[in-house]
Amino acid sequence: MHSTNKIADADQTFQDYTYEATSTELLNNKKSAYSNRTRIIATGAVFLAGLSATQAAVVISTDATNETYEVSTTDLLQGIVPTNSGTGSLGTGNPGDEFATSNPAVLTDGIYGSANPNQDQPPDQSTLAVGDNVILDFTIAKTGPGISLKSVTSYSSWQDNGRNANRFTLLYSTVADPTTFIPLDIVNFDPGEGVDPEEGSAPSNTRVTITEDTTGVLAKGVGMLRFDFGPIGVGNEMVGQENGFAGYREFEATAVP
Ligand SMILES: [Ca+2]
Ligand SMILES: [Ca+2]
Ligand SMILES: [Ca+2]
Repeated sequence: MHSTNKIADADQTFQDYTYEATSTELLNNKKSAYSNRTRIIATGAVFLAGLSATQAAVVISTDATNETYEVSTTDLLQGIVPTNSGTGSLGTGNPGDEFATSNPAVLTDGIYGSANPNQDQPPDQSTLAVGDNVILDFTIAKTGPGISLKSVTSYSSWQDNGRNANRFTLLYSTVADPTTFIPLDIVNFDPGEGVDPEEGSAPSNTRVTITEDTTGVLAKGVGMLRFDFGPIGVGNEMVGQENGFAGYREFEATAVP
C-alpha cells in the first residue's frame, strides 16, 4: 500500500527536504506511537480512518535558521490558548532556564521573540517548554460546518541545539464528533548540529509546515487541532521530546478560502 506520503527526517540539516515513506511505515509509526495510549486512540478502526483520510500526499516541509522567523498575527490559531489534556508538564522547573515559560499563550500571540530565546527581555516571553506526554488541544470551531484545513505550522527553538526539535503527532477532530481525534501525520524534525546562535555556526530555530499537495485540504469539518507530544516511533524505538522537553515558539493554522 504505497502512497506519496512524505515525512520529514530529523538527521539532515539546514535545507528543505523531504523523503518518501510508505503508508505502511507511517501507519506502523502511528500504531506504535499510540499503542500504549488508550486515552486517545481506542481502536484500529480510528487509525484506518485517519490513514484513509490522509492517503493523498500530506507533505511536511522543514527549515532552520540562526535568525528569527516572521509569524502570522491573523492565522486560525491566533489568540487561542490551548489546554493541556495530557499527563506531561509545561515549563522546565530548571533554575537555569529562566528564558522558558510554562504559559501556553505564547504559542499563539503572533510574536516570535529573540533568535536566541535567552536574550528575551523580559525573560520567559517567547518559548514554551513542552515536556513528554503533553497534549495541546486548540478549539478553532465549536459550531457550524467546521474548518477546511489548509496548513499547520510549528516553530521550535532553544538557546542551543539541545531542545530545538519539532516532534509531535498532529491530529484533528471534527465539529460533528469533537472527541474522536484522527491522526494527520507525525512530525520529527531536529536539525541536530546547532549551537547557540550567538556563536554563529548553526541554527537553533526550526520551522515545520504541514500541507496537502493534491487537494490542498488537510481535513474538512475541523473543530479541534491536537498536538500530541507523546513518544513517536523512529526505527525500532520510541522517541520523546528532545532531552525530556523542548521549546516551542508559535503554532499556526490556515483554512482553505
Ligand atoms: Ca499566530
Ligand atoms: Ca509566540
Ligand atoms: Ca536538537
